[in-house]
Amino acid sequence: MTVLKVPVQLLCLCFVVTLLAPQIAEARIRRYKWEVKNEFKFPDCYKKLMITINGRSPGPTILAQQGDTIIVDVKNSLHTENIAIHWHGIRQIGTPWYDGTEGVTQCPILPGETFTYKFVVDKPGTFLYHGHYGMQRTDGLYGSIRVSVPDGVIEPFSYDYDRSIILNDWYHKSTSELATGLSSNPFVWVGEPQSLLIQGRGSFYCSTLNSPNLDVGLCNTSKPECSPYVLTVVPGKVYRLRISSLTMLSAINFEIEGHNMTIVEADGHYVEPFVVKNLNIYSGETYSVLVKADQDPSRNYWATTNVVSRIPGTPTGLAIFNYYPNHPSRSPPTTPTTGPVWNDSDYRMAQSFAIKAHQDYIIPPPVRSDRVIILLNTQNEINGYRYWAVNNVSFTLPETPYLIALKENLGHVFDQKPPPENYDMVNYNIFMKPNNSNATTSNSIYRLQFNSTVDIILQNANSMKVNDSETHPWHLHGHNFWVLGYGKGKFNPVTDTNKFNLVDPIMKNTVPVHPYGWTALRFRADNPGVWSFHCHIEAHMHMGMRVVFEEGVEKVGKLPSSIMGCGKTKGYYRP
Ligand SMILES: *[C@@H]1O[C@H](CO)[C@@H](O)[C@H](O)[C@H]1NC(C)=O
Ligand SMILES: *[C@@H]1O[C@H](CO)[C@@H](O)[C@H](O)[C@H]1NC(C)=O
Ligand SMILES: *[C@@H]1O[C@H](CO)[C@@H](O)[C@H](O)[C@H]1NC(C)=O
Ligand SMILES: *[C@@H]1O[C@H](CO)[C@@H](O)[C@H](O)[C@H]1NC(C)=O
Ligand SMILES: *[C@@H]1O[C@H](CO)[C@@H](O)[C@H](O)[C@H]1NC(C)=O
Ligand SMILES: *[C@@H]1O[C@H](CO)[C@@H](O)[C@H](O)[C@H]1NC(C)=O
Ligand SMILES: *[C@@H]1O[C@H](CO)[C@@H](O)[C@H](O)[C@H]1NC(C)=O
Ligand SMILES: *[C@@H]1O[C@H](CO)[C@@H](O)[C@H](O)[C@H]1NC(C)=O
Ligand SMILES: [Cu+2]
Repeated sequence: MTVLKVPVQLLCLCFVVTLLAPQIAEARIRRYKWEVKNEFKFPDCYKKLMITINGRSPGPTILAQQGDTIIVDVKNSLHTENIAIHWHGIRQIGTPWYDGTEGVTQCPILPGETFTYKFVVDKPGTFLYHGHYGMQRTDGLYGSIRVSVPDGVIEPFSYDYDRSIILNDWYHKSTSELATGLSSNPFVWVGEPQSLLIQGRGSFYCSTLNSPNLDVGLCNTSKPECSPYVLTVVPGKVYRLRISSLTMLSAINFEIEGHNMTIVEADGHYVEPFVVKNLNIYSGETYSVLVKADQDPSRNYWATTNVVSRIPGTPTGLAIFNYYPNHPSRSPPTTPTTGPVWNDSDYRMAQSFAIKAHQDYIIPPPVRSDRVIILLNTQNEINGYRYWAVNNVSFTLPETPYLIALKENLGHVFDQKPPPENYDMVNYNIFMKPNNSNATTSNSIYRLQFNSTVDIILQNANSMKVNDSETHPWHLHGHNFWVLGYGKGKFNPVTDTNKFNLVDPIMKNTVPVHPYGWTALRFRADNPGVWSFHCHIEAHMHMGMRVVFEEGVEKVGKLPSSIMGCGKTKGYYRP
């Protein structure tokens, strides 16, 4: 990586920097060169065909300061697959074409090509990057972005050390195989993950394979790369742990044995601090927690991840919380923590409720909205194929990315009939297995009036299994939204709207809708572009659990030709 010092006036987008952070005297350009490759690795001791960046998964951490410009040259060295990389939590103000969402904001990066992303990190906090082509994130294409506050700016908490930890779940089958199963008739579900990874490391019990023909080269517990992640701490010091989740499927509970943690940041926003014994975290979320190394320093402790919200079919994920100078690999003398009961959704909903904006950093939401869109989350079957849908519509991508089609007036390359804003709230029974007869697939999108205030109500329902409703973490590109409320059962537009938190709601980019519950969000459609809003569970998004919002596309600047080359832009020049 190279760091160049450039006066802020010379940067494009400097108006963003100066408007939002007038205290910054200068911003830097941080340039990265990445090569994306297929490699065999053993992250949980089991051999897997992975996607790495510069030989690593998680990939290199992007370390920056508020206002910096990040430039990443991404070379696609995969043999047969396209890629795209999304910068999760970065709003891409002024650069909607670098959001990295294949089919929405760009054409895919073809094998052999190099694509350059360039954007400003305009807010401090904990963010992520990951593949956004098909389900490639699940093969290991992801990493952390850590944006620090400008020099001289003090955060509302203090700590001695700062660490980033990505939590994940892990499948031994390749993403192509998993995706093919989901798109087949009969449907082949991905099943529960084989292991849980902490910062890219897990431990699959090779002995459970128990096959007389087992190739010992396939599962090898002696591989150093699958020894547990070790977090070494100095007694008495306070650690800021930036915990994020990029699971394919699972909701995770993270716990450090014998140590409480104080939640201080969520998705780049300061939280009114509160203490928890363990943290529930959903795919796409990031948190900072403070942990003090204040327990008996003569031993090590377990840090664990456990599956919640689905009947766990995956062993506990293990890392070692290592008190210096104990040996880092010395196993704690205790049994690893097993987390809360998997189906205690009241416990998880209570933690969601407790996350409020820090009292000194409240950004008040607009007091009313211009438009309310209610999104019923259901599972559906169409011609024998299994989908997820919102308001009976399962999302499919058009051949020409929306941003290009709309900005360049390429005609009706997607369904122009807007998707439904609501469902039959009077008659639909969210507690029953749905009848599904009217579900469709479509690539239609919601067009929002620029700068209007939009409320989204996520309404959960029963899946296609009797007495089953899943947790869905919804992630919005290009914005932060206010989380106005959570509830159980069916959202009531009169009584529940009156209970919205307009005082100190947290702002986030990813939020769960709990089983048989609802979640209410508000955002301002003030970022010209075309933005995905989707369930962050890879399998669900693949099965259609996504919508797209367009706002102010006429205000978008000139598109770089590098994002073109597919659909109606086949043959356009690509540098
Ligand atoms: C297992 O991994 C260890 C450490 O990398 C290596 O020395 C050994 O040869 C491997 N065993 C097999 C059968 O591949
Ligand atoms: C954790 O917090 C709980 C509740 O505030 C408290 O009872 C407990 O003593 C704390 N444990 C530690 C190890 O600080
Ligand atoms: C959780 O599931 C168990 C069975 O696995 C069941 O006995 C229990 O009643 C469930 N608890 C809740 C809160 O649903
Ligand atoms: C979706 O279909 C179900 C029945 O298949 C129907 O009850 C419901 O009203 C439909 N919803 C929308 C938004 O069309
Ligand atoms: C499905 O149809 C049956 C019979 O028409 C009805 O009783 C039931 O309420 C419907 N289920 C849902 C979820 O609407
Ligand atoms: C499906 O849609 C058709 C046409 O809109 C309607 O007549 C029918 O009642 C719907 N079916 C269900 C189960 O809602
Ligand atoms: C957007 O709306 C807000 C609040 O109504 C207003 O202050 C702001 O000037 C508007 N911005 C633009 C670009 O129209
Ligand atoms: C579903 O839940 C209801 C209410 O808790 C219960 O009466 C019913 O027996 C359950 N059905 C099945 C198939 O588990
Ligand atoms: Cu989902």
